[in-house]
Amino acid sequence: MIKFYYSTAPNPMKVALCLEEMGLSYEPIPVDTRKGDQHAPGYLAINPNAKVPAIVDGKVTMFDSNAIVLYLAEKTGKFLPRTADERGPMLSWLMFVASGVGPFTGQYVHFKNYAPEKIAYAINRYEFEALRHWRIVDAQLAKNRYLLGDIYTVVDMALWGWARLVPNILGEHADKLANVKRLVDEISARPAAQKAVALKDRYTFKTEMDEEAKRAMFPGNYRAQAGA
Ligand SMILES: N[C@@H](CCC(=O)N[C@@H](CS)C(=O)NCC(=O)O)C(=O)O
Repeated sequence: MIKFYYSTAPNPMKVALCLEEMGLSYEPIPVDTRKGDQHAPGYLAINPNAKVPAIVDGKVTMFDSNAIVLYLAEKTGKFLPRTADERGPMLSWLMFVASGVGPFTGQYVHFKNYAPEKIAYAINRYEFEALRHWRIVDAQLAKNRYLLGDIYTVVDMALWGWARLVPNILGEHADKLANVKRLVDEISARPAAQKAVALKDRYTFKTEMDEEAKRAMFPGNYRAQAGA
Protein backbone atom coordinates (compact mmCIF):
# COMPACT_ATOMS: atom_id res chain seq x y z
CA MET A 1 0.00 0.00 0.00
CA ILE A 2 1.34 3.41 -0.98
CA LYS A 3 1.73 5.91 1.85
CA PHE A 4 0.50 9.27 0.57
CA TYR A 5 1.52 12.36 2.55
CA TYR A 6 -0.95 15.06 1.68
CA SER A 7 -2.85 18.23 2.38
CA THR A 8 -5.71 19.63 0.31
CA ALA A 9 -3.42 22.13 -1.48
CA PRO A 10 -2.96 22.02 -5.29
CA ASN A 11 0.18 19.89 -5.53
CA PRO A 12 -1.02 17.04 -3.29
CA MET A 13 -4.42 17.09 -4.98
CA LYS A 14 -2.96 16.23 -8.37
CA VAL A 15 -1.37 13.13 -6.83
CA ALA A 16 -4.65 12.25 -5.06
CA LEU A 17 -6.40 12.38 -8.44
CA CYS A 18 -3.78 10.12 -10.03
CA LEU A 19 -3.95 7.56 -7.22
CA GLU A 20 -7.73 7.44 -7.56
CA GLU A 21 -7.76 7.36 -11.37
CA MET A 22 -5.24 4.52 -11.39
CA GLY A 23 -7.14 2.51 -8.79
CA LEU A 24 -4.08 2.26 -6.54
CA SER A 25 -4.57 1.48 -2.86
CA TYR A 26 -3.06 4.07 -0.62
CA GLU A 27 -2.96 5.24 2.95
CA PRO A 28 -3.51 9.01 3.15
CA ILE A 29 -1.36 10.58 5.86
CA PRO A 30 -2.16 14.24 6.58
CA VAL A 31 0.69 16.73 6.85
CA ASP A 32 -0.74 19.85 8.45
CA THR A 33 1.53 22.50 6.99
CA ARG A 34 -0.04 25.36 9.00
CA LYS A 35 0.99 23.48 12.16
CA GLY A 36 4.51 22.87 10.84
CA ASP A 37 4.26 19.07 10.31
CA GLN A 38 6.36 19.46 7.15
CA HIS A 39 9.42 20.34 9.28
CA ALA A 40 9.24 17.28 11.57
CA PRO A 41 12.47 15.24 11.28
CA GLY A 42 10.51 12.10 10.40
CA TYR A 43 8.84 13.87 7.49
CA LEU A 44 12.06 15.55 6.32
CA ALA A 45 13.57 12.09 5.93
CA ILE A 46 10.83 11.47 3.34
CA ASN A 47 10.76 14.93 1.77
CA PRO A 48 13.87 17.04 2.42
CA ASN A 49 12.07 19.94 0.70
CA ALA A 50 9.55 20.17 3.60
CA LYS A 51 6.48 20.39 1.34
CA VAL A 52 3.58 18.18 0.36
CA PRO A 53 3.05 15.82 -1.39
CA ALA A 54 5.34 12.85 -0.87
CA ILE A 55 4.82 9.11 -1.24
CA VAL A 56 6.44 5.95 0.06
CA ASP A 57 5.81 2.98 -2.23
CA GLY A 58 7.70 0.04 -0.74
CA LYS A 59 11.38 0.82 -1.24
CA VAL A 60 10.60 3.93 -3.30
CA THR A 61 10.39 7.27 -1.50
CA MET A 62 9.43 10.28 -3.61
CA PHE A 63 8.69 13.96 -3.34
CA ASP A 64 7.69 16.62 -5.89
CA SER A 65 4.22 16.19 -7.33
CA ASN A 66 5.00 16.05 -11.02
CA ALA A 67 7.71 13.45 -10.51
CA ILE A 68 5.21 11.41 -8.51
CA VAL A 69 2.47 11.56 -11.14
CA LEU A 70 4.89 10.46 -13.85
CA TYR A 71 6.18 7.63 -11.62
CA LEU A 72 2.62 6.43 -10.96
CA ALA A 73 1.74 6.54 -14.65
CA GLU A 74 4.85 4.56 -15.58
CA LYS A 75 4.30 2.12 -12.70
CA THR A 76 0.74 1.35 -13.82
CA GLY A 77 1.15 1.96 -17.54
CA LYS A 78 -2.02 4.05 -17.35
CA PHE A 79 -2.86 7.55 -18.64
CA LEU A 80 0.31 7.78 -20.71
CA PRO A 81 0.50 8.80 -24.38
CA ARG A 82 0.00 5.98 -26.86
CA THR A 83 3.17 6.35 -28.91
CA ALA A 84 6.85 6.94 -28.24
CA ASP A 85 6.65 10.12 -30.35
CA GLU A 86 4.14 11.57 -27.92
CA ARG A 87 6.47 11.09 -24.96
CA GLY A 88 8.45 14.24 -25.85
CA PRO A 89 5.41 16.55 -25.85
CA MET A 90 4.19 14.84 -22.67
CA LEU A 91 7.43 15.76 -20.91
CA SER A 92 7.25 19.33 -22.23
CA TRP A 93 3.72 19.90 -20.95
CA LEU A 94 4.38 18.15 -17.66
CA MET A 95 7.49 20.25 -17.02
CA PHE A 96 5.65 23.39 -18.14
CA VAL A 97 3.01 22.67 -15.50
CA ALA A 98 5.73 21.86 -12.94
CA SER A 99 8.07 24.76 -13.55
CA GLY A 100 5.75 27.43 -14.97
CA VAL A 101 2.04 27.13 -14.27
CA GLY A 102 2.35 25.98 -10.66
CA PRO A 103 5.18 28.19 -9.38
CA PHE A 104 4.03 31.41 -11.07
CA THR A 105 0.45 30.89 -9.92
CA GLY A 106 1.68 30.06 -6.41
CA GLN A 107 3.89 33.15 -6.23
CA TYR A 108 1.00 35.31 -7.44
CA VAL A 109 -1.16 33.95 -4.59
CA HIS A 110 1.67 34.61 -2.16
CA PHE A 111 2.33 38.22 -3.12
CA LYS A 112 -1.37 39.04 -3.48
CA ASN A 113 -2.62 37.42 -0.27
CA TYR A 114 0.20 36.60 2.14
CA ALA A 115 3.19 38.90 1.66
CA PRO A 116 3.56 41.15 4.73
CA GLU A 117 3.91 44.18 2.42
CA LYS A 118 1.87 44.72 -0.74
CA ILE A 119 4.60 45.14 -3.35
CA ALA A 120 3.02 46.41 -6.56
CA TYR A 121 5.95 45.29 -8.72
CA ALA A 122 5.79 41.69 -7.45
CA ILE A 123 2.01 41.49 -7.67
CA ASN A 124 2.04 42.85 -11.21
CA ARG A 125 4.87 40.55 -12.34
CA TYR A 126 3.33 37.37 -10.97
CA GLU A 127 -0.19 38.24 -12.08
CA PHE A 128 1.12 38.85 -15.59
CA GLU A 129 3.20 35.67 -15.64
CA ALA A 130 0.50 33.49 -14.11
CA LEU A 131 -2.00 34.77 -16.66
CA ARG A 132 0.47 34.31 -19.49
CA HIS A 133 0.95 30.66 -18.53
CA TRP A 134 -2.79 30.02 -18.19
CA ARG A 135 -3.42 31.61 -21.60
CA ILE A 136 -0.90 29.19 -23.16
CA VAL A 137 -2.73 26.28 -21.52
CA ASP A 138 -6.08 27.68 -22.66
CA ALA A 139 -4.87 28.03 -26.25
CA GLN A 140 -3.65 24.42 -26.24
CA LEU A 141 -7.04 23.29 -24.91
CA ALA A 142 -8.82 25.35 -27.58
CA LYS A 143 -7.14 23.13 -30.18
CA ASN A 144 -7.36 19.85 -28.28
CA ARG A 145 -9.75 18.26 -25.84
CA TYR A 146 -6.84 17.43 -23.52
CA LEU A 147 -3.33 18.83 -23.20
CA LEU A 148 -1.82 16.04 -25.31
CA GLY A 149 -4.63 15.79 -27.85
CA ASP A 150 -7.58 13.45 -27.67
CA ILE A 151 -6.55 11.32 -24.69
CA TYR A 152 -6.79 12.08 -20.99
CA THR A 153 -3.32 11.69 -19.48
CA VAL A 154 -1.42 12.34 -16.27
CA VAL A 155 -0.54 15.77 -17.66
CA ASP A 156 -4.21 16.79 -17.39
CA MET A 157 -4.23 15.41 -13.85
CA ALA A 158 -1.14 17.45 -12.98
CA LEU A 159 -2.84 20.56 -14.38
CA TRP A 160 -6.12 19.92 -12.51
CA GLY A 161 -4.46 20.45 -9.11
CA TRP A 162 -4.04 24.15 -9.86
CA ALA A 163 -6.69 24.57 -12.57
CA ARG A 164 -9.60 23.87 -10.21
CA LEU A 165 -8.57 26.95 -8.20
CA VAL A 166 -8.22 29.31 -11.17
CA PRO A 167 -11.55 31.15 -10.60
CA ASN A 168 -10.58 31.88 -6.97
CA ILE A 169 -7.04 32.90 -7.84
CA LEU A 170 -7.47 34.84 -11.07
CA GLY A 171 -10.93 36.32 -10.43
CA GLU A 172 -12.41 37.99 -13.49
CA HIS A 173 -9.45 36.92 -15.67
CA ALA A 174 -10.68 33.34 -15.32
CA ASP A 175 -13.74 34.19 -17.43
CA LYS A 176 -11.47 34.38 -20.47
CA LEU A 177 -10.06 30.89 -19.86
CA ALA A 178 -13.10 29.00 -21.14
CA ASN A 179 -11.14 25.96 -22.26
CA VAL A 180 -9.44 25.57 -18.90
CA LYS A 181 -12.88 25.71 -17.28
CA ARG A 182 -14.21 23.07 -19.67
CA LEU A 183 -11.39 20.67 -18.77
CA VAL A 184 -11.73 21.34 -15.03
CA ASP A 185 -15.49 20.74 -15.19
CA GLU A 186 -14.96 17.49 -17.05
CA ILE A 187 -12.27 16.18 -14.69
CA SER A 188 -13.99 17.36 -11.50
CA ALA A 189 -17.12 15.42 -12.49
CA ARG A 190 -15.15 12.15 -12.65
CA PRO A 191 -15.61 9.77 -9.69
CA ALA A 192 -11.84 9.76 -9.11
CA ALA A 193 -11.77 13.54 -8.72
CA GLN A 194 -14.69 13.44 -6.33
CA LYS A 195 -12.88 10.86 -4.20
CA ALA A 196 -9.73 12.97 -4.28
CA VAL A 197 -11.64 16.07 -3.17
CA ALA A 198 -13.34 14.05 -0.41
CA LEU A 199 -9.95 13.61 1.27
CA LYS A 200 -10.68 16.99 2.90
CA ASP A 201 -13.30 15.25 5.07
CA ARG A 202 -10.87 12.70 6.52
CA TYR A 203 -8.85 15.16 8.56
CA THR A 204 -9.53 18.71 9.73
CA PHE A 205 -6.58 20.77 8.58
CA LYS A 206 -5.79 23.97 10.41
CA THR A 207 -7.20 26.94 8.48
CA GLU A 208 -5.93 29.92 10.51
CA MET A 209 -2.99 31.76 8.98
CA ASP A 210 -1.71 32.74 12.43
CA GLU A 211 1.84 33.26 13.66
CA GLU A 212 2.50 29.51 13.93
CA ALA A 213 1.32 28.99 10.34
CA LYS A 214 3.38 31.88 8.99
CA ARG A 215 6.51 30.63 10.74
CA ALA A 216 5.97 27.17 9.27
CA MET A 217 5.13 28.26 5.74
CA PHE A 218 7.14 31.46 5.28
CA PRO A 219 10.31 30.85 7.33
CA GLY A 220 12.18 33.42 5.22
CA ASN A 221 10.20 36.16 6.99
CA TYR A 222 11.81 35.15 10.28
CA ARG A 223 15.44 34.93 9.16
CA ALA A 224 16.66 37.83 11.28
CA GLN A 225 15.21 36.31 14.46
CA ALA A 226 16.57 32.86 13.57
CA GLY A 227 20.01 34.33 12.78
CA ALA A 228 19.85 32.61 9.37
N1 LIG B 1 7.55 21.44 -6.31
C1 LIG B 1 6.77 20.94 -5.22
C2 LIG B 1 6.05 22.06 -4.51
C3 LIG B 1 5.28 21.55 -3.32
C4 LIG B 1 4.57 22.67 -2.58
O1 LIG B 1 4.89 23.86 -2.73
N2 LIG B 1 3.60 22.27 -1.78
C5 LIG B 1 2.85 23.22 -1.00
C6 LIG B 1 1.37 22.86 -1.06
S1 LIG B 1 0.76 23.04 -2.72
C7 LIG B 1 3.31 23.13 0.46
O2 LIG B 1 3.71 22.09 0.93
N3 LIG B 1 3.23 24.25 1.18
C8 LIG B 1 3.61 24.30 2.57
C9 LIG B 1 4.88 25.08 2.79
O3 LIG B 1 5.35 25.73 1.85
O4 LIG B 1 5.38 25.05 3.91
C10 LIG B 1 5.76 19.90 -5.76
O5 LIG B 1 5.29 20.06 -6.89
O6 LIG B 1 5.45 18.95 -5.05
